[in-house]
Amino acid sequence: MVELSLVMVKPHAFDSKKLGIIVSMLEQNDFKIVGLKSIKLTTEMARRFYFVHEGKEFFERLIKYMSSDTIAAICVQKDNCVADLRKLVGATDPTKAKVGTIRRTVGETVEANGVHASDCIENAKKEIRFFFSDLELFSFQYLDY
Ligand code: IDP
Ligand code: MG
Repeated sequence: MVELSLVMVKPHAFDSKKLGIIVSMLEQNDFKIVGLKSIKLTTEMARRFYFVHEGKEFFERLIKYMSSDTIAAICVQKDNCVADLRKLVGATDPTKAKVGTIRRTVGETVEANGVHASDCIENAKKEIRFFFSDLELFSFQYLDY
C-alpha cells in the first residue's frame, strides 16, 4: 500500500551539509520526495512534536537541541513507506545501527543521530500535518484526512 512518512534532518546533520546525502539515500531506496522544507523550530514547536517523550530524562535536552538550529522536514512516499523508512534509518543509537543505514552514515550520538523518522502510520500523518499543508505536498491525497 502506498504510504507517506516524515523524515526530519536534525540540526547537526543539516549544519554539516548532510541533507544531500540523506536525500540521495532516500531516493536510491525508492522513496519519492513529495515535500521538503527547512525551518528552525521554536522550543514550543519542538515540545509539541516530541510530546510523547515529555517527562523522560532526555526530554529537555532533546527540545533544546532540536530548537537550536535549522532542521529540514522531508515528506516521502513509497509502498510500505513507514516500516521501510524505519529500516533505512536504523537504530536510535548510530553505533548500533547497521552499515548502510542513514543513522550509521550521518549520526554522531544518540541525540544527534542525524534524522527522525515516524514510527507508525498514524504518527506519520500527524507529523506530516505538523509541517506541511496540502499545497506543499503533491501527494497529499494519501493522507486521507
Ligand atoms: P527514535 O528516534 O529512534 O524513534 P525515540 O525513542 O522515539 O527514538 O527517541 C526520540 C529521540 O530522542 C531519539 O531519536 C534520540 O535523538 C533522543 N533519545 C532517545 N533516547 C535517548 C537517550 O537515552 N539519551 C539521549 N537522547 C535520546
Ligand atoms: Mg520515535
